Amino acid sequence: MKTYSKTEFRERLEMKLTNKRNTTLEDTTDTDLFYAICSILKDEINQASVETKKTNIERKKRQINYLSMEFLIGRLIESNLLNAGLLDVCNEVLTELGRDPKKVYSEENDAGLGNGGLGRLAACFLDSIASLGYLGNGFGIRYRYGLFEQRIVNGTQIELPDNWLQEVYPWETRKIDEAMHVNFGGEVSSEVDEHGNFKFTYHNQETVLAVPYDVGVVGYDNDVVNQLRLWSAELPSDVIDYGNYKNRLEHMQNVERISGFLYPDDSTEEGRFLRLKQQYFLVSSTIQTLIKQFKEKYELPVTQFHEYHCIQINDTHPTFGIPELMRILMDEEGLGWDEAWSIVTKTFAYTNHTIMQEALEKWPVSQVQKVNPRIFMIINEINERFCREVYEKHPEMRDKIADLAVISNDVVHMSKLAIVGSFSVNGVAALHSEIIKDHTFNDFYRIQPEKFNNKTNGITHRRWLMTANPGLTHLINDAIGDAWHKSPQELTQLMRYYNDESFLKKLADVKLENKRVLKEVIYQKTGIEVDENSVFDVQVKRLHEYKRQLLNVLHIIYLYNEIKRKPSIKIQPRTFIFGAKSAPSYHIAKEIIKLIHSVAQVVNNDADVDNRIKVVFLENYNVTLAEDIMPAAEISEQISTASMEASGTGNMKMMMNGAVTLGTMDGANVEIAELVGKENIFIFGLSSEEVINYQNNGGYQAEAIYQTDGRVKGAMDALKNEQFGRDFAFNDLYYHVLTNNDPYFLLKDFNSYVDIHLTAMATYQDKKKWNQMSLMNILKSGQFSSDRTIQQYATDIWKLV
Ligand code: GL9
Repeated sequence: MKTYSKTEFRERLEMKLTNKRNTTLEDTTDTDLFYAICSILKDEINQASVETKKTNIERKKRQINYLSMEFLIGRLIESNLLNAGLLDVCNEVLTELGRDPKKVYSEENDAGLGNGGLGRLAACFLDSIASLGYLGNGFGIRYRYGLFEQRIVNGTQIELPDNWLQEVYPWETRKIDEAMHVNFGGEVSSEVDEHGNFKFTYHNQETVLAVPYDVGVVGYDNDVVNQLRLWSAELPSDVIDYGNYKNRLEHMQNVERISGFLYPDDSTEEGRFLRLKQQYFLVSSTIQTLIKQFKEKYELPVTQFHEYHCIQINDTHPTFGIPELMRILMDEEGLGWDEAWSIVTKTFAYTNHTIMQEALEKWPVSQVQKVNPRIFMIINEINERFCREVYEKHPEMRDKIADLAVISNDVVHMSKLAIVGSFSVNGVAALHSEIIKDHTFNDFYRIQPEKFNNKTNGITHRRWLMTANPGLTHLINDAIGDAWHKSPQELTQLMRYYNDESFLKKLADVKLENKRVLKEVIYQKTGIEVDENSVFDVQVKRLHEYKRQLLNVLHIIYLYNEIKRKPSIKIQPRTFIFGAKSAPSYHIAKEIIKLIHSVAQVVNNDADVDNRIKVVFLENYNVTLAEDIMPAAEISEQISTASMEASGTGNMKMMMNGAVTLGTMDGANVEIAELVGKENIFIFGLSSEEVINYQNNGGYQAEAIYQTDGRVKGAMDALKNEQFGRDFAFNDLYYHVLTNNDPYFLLKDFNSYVDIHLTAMATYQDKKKWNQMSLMNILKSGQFSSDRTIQQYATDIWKLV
């Protein structure tokens, strides 16, 4: 891509302001500047994209297609500027013009097309695929409304529509000429043709137009631009038999609803018909496109499709891609079942992201039939053939066939369909991948062990370090140069500074400065004044019982009660920072948000506390807010019940920014602990094995702990006395934990959690030691760059190298 001197960039900016925004540098607004910069960038991106596409076709490169119902991209301006090599010059020019670059960039709406980790992972992966120069495109849905905007009113979460497309989205290009028809519903009839083959004809189907919007994905300093293709649902213009105008308008609105909004559930499935339609909409439009492009551009027979294409499905949400590719290969391309199946099972690879039973998708047969009856027929056939094969080839598993079956009790089990139809099944952290093999999908592992593998998650260090934390980035560059930009494992070079007091001091200064920035954000958003010299203890992630925000709050209540008991007690001043959205219908999660606010209200305003503890809840946690929080974190709370958090990725973001993890041996925490060493992490609580053992034996005696342990009882009782609100406000939470025998092991892990906090705060008193711990976390974090993850996917699964 073109490099610009400051003068050139400024001239270009002036030109864009005049030509595109009808204004000048003298009286431009931040909005105008933002769009003018985007326009400069987009020229570069389009140019490089054309080149990338050309070389890909010439070289017939093997392509990875990442299918995901979620892409949590956040803002793109800084990331695109950085990757295009224009961030520094743009910052300098804006500053010279007397503008604040941050303010200009904040004109961009945060694209929240995802719920949490799973969607953000997809976005990080695209960045790494392009940055490593692989040919790989993302396919998702252009939701008209992304994840809801969270407002807190009197401690209660209110959901507002996220109108992210209100202004022009500068990064997308509508490609109406590449629109696809997706067919829903109707009936299927079959006849036998002259060669004795079945021919299927579809009747009365509803046709929806899938219109692609392409967003360029810019590789870092390598002139590669891949695409994220987001599909939007529209009424095809040739549908004319809808009677009167009013009916037609209604029909149009119904169709557009398919890409209307993102379902706001996290690790639970709503099981709504519209969601199922969304899933089929994504896979049908995508796979039709891939086949069409393959035939047109490569001029090869479809029987070679899998040699040039791999399809990674991000959780089970795009699993209908498997029967959809079967349908196209058989009904449209005329292949027989076995030939089609052999191609399909060399094309698909499935990533599992959770073992939570309620999150493993199950759809009633009747609904799948309604979405597309032909797709259901194919799933049925896949199931019958699979069960027969198990019966014949694995006699030892005959009594397990009911458990293995893709369809049982009139329900389609999406994870089973995904496993049967894929050549690779991976978990997202070492521990999680073992749990999948040993427990969740053990029956499948026993018959097809070769499919199972691990790919530990990662995060793009470009967004989460280089653009989010410029202070730290400069410090690192000055110390070890910039080789780590392209080879993040080079961060280990920082080991040279482990005993360098002056470097450690600078590291602490960077952290302090980032804490000041966050302090200001907190003040602007909440009016709460926090002390930048207190420890910033952060838990930001979706609100879920298994993530145990409640354990965090119970600990704060415990600390508060300790202070009340003895106001002169010596404690390290701390700011507990929360950010979390709850699924709108998740009652208990919403109660926990309320509790955090009530506790904050009491603790923050109690004279006895004397500002030693502050509790802050930042509303509307999203990617943009995370970019202010991660660099300022000192303690990274990763306290899920062991075995339940498949990986976590916030843990990696905070580690990379020098926070020390305080957490359980769960998900990727296990690998963080291994890398940094037990002395550079604070581990507490039950192991995953212990948790699973308890679960298999009916749980533990929660009531007994509550009755006998004073610390536990004290914290729990605060929920049902009037300490944090009148009218026994948190009765629900109290009884929920005790009457369900504490399924998330809050009380069981409580003491260990209290103690580890004491250890952490004692350690914090030794500044040098703490800074060394922080440095150790940063310098080992290259392992968690998504570049490493993608390198592994590319080599082991996608075979791009
Ligand atoms: C998740 C897991 O819960 C996380 O532990 C994991 O890090 C990510 C990415 O692999 O996937 N699975 C899942 O359904 N979600 C995850 O975050 N939920 C959301 O994305 C909301």
